[in-house]
Amino acid sequence: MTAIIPEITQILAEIEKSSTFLITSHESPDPDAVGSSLALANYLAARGKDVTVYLCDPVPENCAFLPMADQVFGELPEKEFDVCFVLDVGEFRRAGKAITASERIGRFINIDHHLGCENFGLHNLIDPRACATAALIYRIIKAAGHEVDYPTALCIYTAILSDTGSFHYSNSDPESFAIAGEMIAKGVNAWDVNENLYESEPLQRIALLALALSDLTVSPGGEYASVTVTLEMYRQTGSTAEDTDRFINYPRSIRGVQVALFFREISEGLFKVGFRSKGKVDVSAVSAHFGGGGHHNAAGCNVKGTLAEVKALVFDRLEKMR
Ligand SMILES: [Mn+2]
Repeated sequence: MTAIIPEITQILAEIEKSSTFLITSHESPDPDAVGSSLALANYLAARGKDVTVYLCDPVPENCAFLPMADQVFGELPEKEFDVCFVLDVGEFRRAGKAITASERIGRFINIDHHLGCENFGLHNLIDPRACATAALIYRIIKAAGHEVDYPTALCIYTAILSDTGSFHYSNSDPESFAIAGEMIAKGVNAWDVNENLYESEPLQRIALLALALSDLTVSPGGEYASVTVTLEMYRQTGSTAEDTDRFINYPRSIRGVQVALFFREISEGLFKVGFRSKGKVDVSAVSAHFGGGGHHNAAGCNVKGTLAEVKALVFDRLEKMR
């Protein structure tokens, strides 16, 4: 499980010989982006290294409890770095311009679990079978012969919990459970992490969810179901697009539903349509019809019109695809 592959040996050598480290991840960071960054930061800081964490977008509120989250920079400090770790990005450009265009970074190390991530680093540790980027950070620490301390364990556990959908997704492999088990043994409290991640919703988000669900629509055959958020709903509840994360899971969770849809008004007369398939229907084909993109199970596009028109167009297209 923690076989030492050449990339890990090279990364350990870089850690050994370098002194100033920058750690960054992707735009709109999720708990794996934040958790893997802070796990590595806590580990390197405990080894006496000079560590700076920079994220081009703010740390989400549900990750603010992680050790060193209060030390994350939102602007890249004017400083030279021997090494920059770029974690979980999928594509280099998602690290943001400040990183990709920086001339103050010596060497890039790319650590990721996204399939097809480019080899933009001097060293690239990419394992698409890893449940989370945080699992790769764990492997590096173990390969160095070190134990994971509590602050680092908290970050790793949180990242893995989130990227496996609380061990619901198919990437919940033996390694994910083994690492999680070890982190719990280090003192991580499963309920505390759950409470921070999932039981600390802002009130306006739940108020918005109530309105989104009030427009729940199910196709006559019960295979397609949607929820909706309009600009008026934001106004009524004081919420923003950031509050709509995972709303699409509600129509998806209905028995018999094959495709869940989320209609989100982005400007007057323009809707962003999100699709989630349970596997039978290739939703990228539906979104492509409207000029959008995506994958077999998750896709999106923009469609112009009133809500009624957009819903009719998209539901109609789904029926025709059978
Ligand atoms: Mn990830």
